[in-house]
Amino acid sequence: MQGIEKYSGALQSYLDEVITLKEPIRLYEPIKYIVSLGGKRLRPVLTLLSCEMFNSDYKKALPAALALELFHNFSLIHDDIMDEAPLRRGKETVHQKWNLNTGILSGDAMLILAYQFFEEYDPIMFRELAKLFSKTALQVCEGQQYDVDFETKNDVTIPDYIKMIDYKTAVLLGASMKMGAIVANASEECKTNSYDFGRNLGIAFQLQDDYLDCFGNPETFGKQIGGDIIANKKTFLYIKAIENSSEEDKMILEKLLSEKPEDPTSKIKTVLEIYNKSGATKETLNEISSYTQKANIVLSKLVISDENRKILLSFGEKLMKRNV
Ligand code: GRG
Repeated sequence: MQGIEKYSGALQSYLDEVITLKEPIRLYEPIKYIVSLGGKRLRPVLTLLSCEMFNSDYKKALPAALALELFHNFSLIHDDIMDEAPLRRGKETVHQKWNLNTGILSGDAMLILAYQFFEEYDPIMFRELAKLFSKTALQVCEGQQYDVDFETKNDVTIPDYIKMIDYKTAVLLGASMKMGAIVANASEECKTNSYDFGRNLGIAFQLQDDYLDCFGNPETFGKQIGGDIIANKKTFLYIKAIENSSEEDKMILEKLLSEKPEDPTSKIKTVLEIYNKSGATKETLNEISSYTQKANIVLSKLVISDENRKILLSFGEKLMKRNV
């Protein structure tokens, strides 16, 4: 087995072949635009990798892999609308480049297109994939709603937060792994373990995303640094900082995360100082390691070759060292 580059290459060729510009242009152009901005292609690569790991031709998993990438990109367009975000992958967001209605409608079309790709499989496999996809998509919706609710809730706990990121982000990574196993006709045990591997990695990945949102390199991260603070998001960093801080810092933090100043520069600076001072930054990094470890424990249970296990292990490690 070669490195993971062959999967992103194969996905790109498939994507170029099937996602084409057609009338009405204003519906399909934004779809082409967002998928052409690239991104890490994490979910489809996991699907193709998982399919090959369970001894099947990874090309069979291309429609499922693309369905997941389209779904992910659809959710990014709608998430950016909800967050009023100006940037995605270092470029203008769809609603910013076109307008709100274009973002809504092109996003909706992407969700339908995603479902259509499952029609490439026989009825039994179609049912299993579509069932997993619908369950996962609904959980993503629920995770997004919890995230929105947390903005105005003052008693969000760490378990509440982990549940939110599990639904909003991790279940899709779990489903990406499991879809590869389904297409490969792997055993039920392999399907479950591959799902759990992706899900634990997904929690670590979202915690890392929150960390990078605060401390990432603006040149490589591709999103506005401090975006979560501007949006008053109760992230792991925030909840830990509230738990650990003096009464005075706690009050400052609570006040800052209830305001939306026109210029957020000083708000971001003060919040980051409290995150560091309270030890919340360090605890977030520890939690990222802990979920990566959990993923690796599940990985050790997967019935795959040692060579494939190493590929998945290094995939997880690279993901946790990322700066994008
Ligand atoms: C599910 C019907 C339905 C609606 C969607 C808007 C919404 C409801 C959910 C938002 C889900 C969301 C955007 C979660 C964030 C997940 C996340 C970590 C995104 C960043 O992923 P990367 O880093 O992005 O893999 P790239 O750009 O590399 O693809």
